[in-house]
Amino acid sequence: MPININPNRLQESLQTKQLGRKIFYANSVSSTNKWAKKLAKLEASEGTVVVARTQTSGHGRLGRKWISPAGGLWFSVILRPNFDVDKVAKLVFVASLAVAEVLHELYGLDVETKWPNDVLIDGKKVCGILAETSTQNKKASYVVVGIGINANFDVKKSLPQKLWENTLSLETKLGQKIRLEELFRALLEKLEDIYHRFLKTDFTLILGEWKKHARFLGHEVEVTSGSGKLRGLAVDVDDDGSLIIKTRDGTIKHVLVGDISVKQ
Ligand code: BT5
Repeated sequence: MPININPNRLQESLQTKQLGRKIFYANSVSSTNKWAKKLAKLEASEGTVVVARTQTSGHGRLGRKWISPAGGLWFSVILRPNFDVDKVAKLVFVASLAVAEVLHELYGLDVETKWPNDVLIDGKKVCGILAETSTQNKKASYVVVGIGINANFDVKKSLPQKLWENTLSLETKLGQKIRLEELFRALLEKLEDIYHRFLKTDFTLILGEWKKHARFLGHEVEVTSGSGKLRGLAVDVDDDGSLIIKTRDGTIKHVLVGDISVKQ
């Protein structure tokens, strides 16, 4: 089974207008997001994609490490949406919805979205998303959306032990390797589709679809953010992407940046 990506072969069958019309592939890079930001500064066009077999210093939010062994799908897409910078966070929902739908459609998996940027299977993280931007006069001059999917590797062989409990790979879940190129193609097509809908329609509709996968809603959660920890009921996600929490004393709080863990 072809488990590697051949960008030329991929482009022959790719059904997109922009996403992936230019693909840069590398065996190993520090971070596809870092590479994509460099290309964006050099005026790379919207839809340019970079993908790597491994990343030596893949990163998540707040400079956290993203471990990226061979067998994973590590890629970044350059977008030029020409909107205000406060809308950038919404692209994370666009991307995680695309990942959730594709994993369900291709492999029949029961997929969950978790605020703000995770995709889970069996409550474990299978994908992380990172949107980074550069601003000019409050406008995003480009956005790099990085997507990392634990695909063809065994979690216990390829990731550090501290991640085993909360992490899953498609290989571990399905008991076999998947066709990486097929997954990549489906993701680019789905991402373009939802991104174009996002530009044309109301974000509420897309967020509504995302929420259908968001099993943490209606549950007690602990939120960790820059201002400390907060516990309460995850009531909703607002149209600006912030999490709405109702604390025990009934106060409603909006959290824009943070991490959640679901409490039973
Ligand atoms: C994320 O950050 O989840 C965003 C990850 C984005 C990775 C992609 S890969 C392509 C592109 N290039 C990059 O350099 N980045 C993007 P965050 O929510 O901050 O979560 C980071 C945390 O996830 C870490 O602190 C670990 O606990 C955990 N983690 C690290 N590697 C992981 C992996 N492979 N699978 C699951 N969890 C992981």
